Amino acid sequence: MRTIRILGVPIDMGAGRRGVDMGVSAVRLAGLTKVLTELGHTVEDCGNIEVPVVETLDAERGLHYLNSIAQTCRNVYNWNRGVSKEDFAITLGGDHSIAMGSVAGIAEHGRTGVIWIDAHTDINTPKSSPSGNLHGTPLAHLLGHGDPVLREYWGGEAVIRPEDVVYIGLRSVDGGERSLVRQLGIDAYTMKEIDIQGIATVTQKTIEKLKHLDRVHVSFDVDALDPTIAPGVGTPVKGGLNYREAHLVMELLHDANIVTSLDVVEVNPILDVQNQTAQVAVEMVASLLGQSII
Ligand SMILES: [Mn+2]
Repeated sequence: MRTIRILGVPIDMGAGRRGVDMGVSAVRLAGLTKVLTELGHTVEDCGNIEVPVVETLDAERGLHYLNSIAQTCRNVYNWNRGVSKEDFAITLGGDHSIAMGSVAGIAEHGRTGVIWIDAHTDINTPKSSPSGNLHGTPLAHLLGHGDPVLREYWGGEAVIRPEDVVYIGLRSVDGGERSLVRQLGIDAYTMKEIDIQGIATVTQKTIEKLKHLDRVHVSFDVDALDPTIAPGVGTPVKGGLNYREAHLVMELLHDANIVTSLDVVEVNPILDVQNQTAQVAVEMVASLLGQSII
């Protein structure tokens, strides 16, 4: 049993559609703390960090809120860095830009592997991004690319290595991203690979690749799930992980006992149906942290 610390980051400036800031509340209302406490963990909800209100940021609109996102990620970084190495940090989004803060903070504790469970590669730079939305850029920045402003709070160098990153669930990749993923040689389990190999094999290969590292962080974008089970996301892409595939990833990661921290991002209550997306997100977190069928 572990001590789990939860931080909410109600931010949607990095996304193209509004509303994922409310995902923080939706996941709490779906019973995150209760479920984890019932599994025997000690849970401390540390509340939310303050995020600027978009409507007050007219001057930053053309810059895709770069400075406010950098400031928010700096706070997320400091919080994650401050969580004791023995404890399990959960950063709740909010849009996926917050992973720049969470992963960089965790990486201060040692060499960190990242399992990026997502429909998208999120490895655009602000220049390569077709939309300019910064939630599509966190991995580029964590790997030392992109805009220095988004990296300056941790010193600017890459905080993770390409060989320590594994993607699971990909099915929407921009041209610039495809080039960078190939150039860096990142392991990418697309939905095609998952269909061919099976999710159990893919997860076991991921575990084998990362288990020697000091830390393993799961960055779970709920849009990795198929929209039929998770309709409340800003950028749904059909053909995603089904309910059992997603559970099995989390169950096998739990059994391997390698995961040390987590993001849960991109739940959009405005687009959801009776909070089912937040509920399925909580179920996945429960599986990662020890919920088992028997
Ligand atoms: Mn994402």
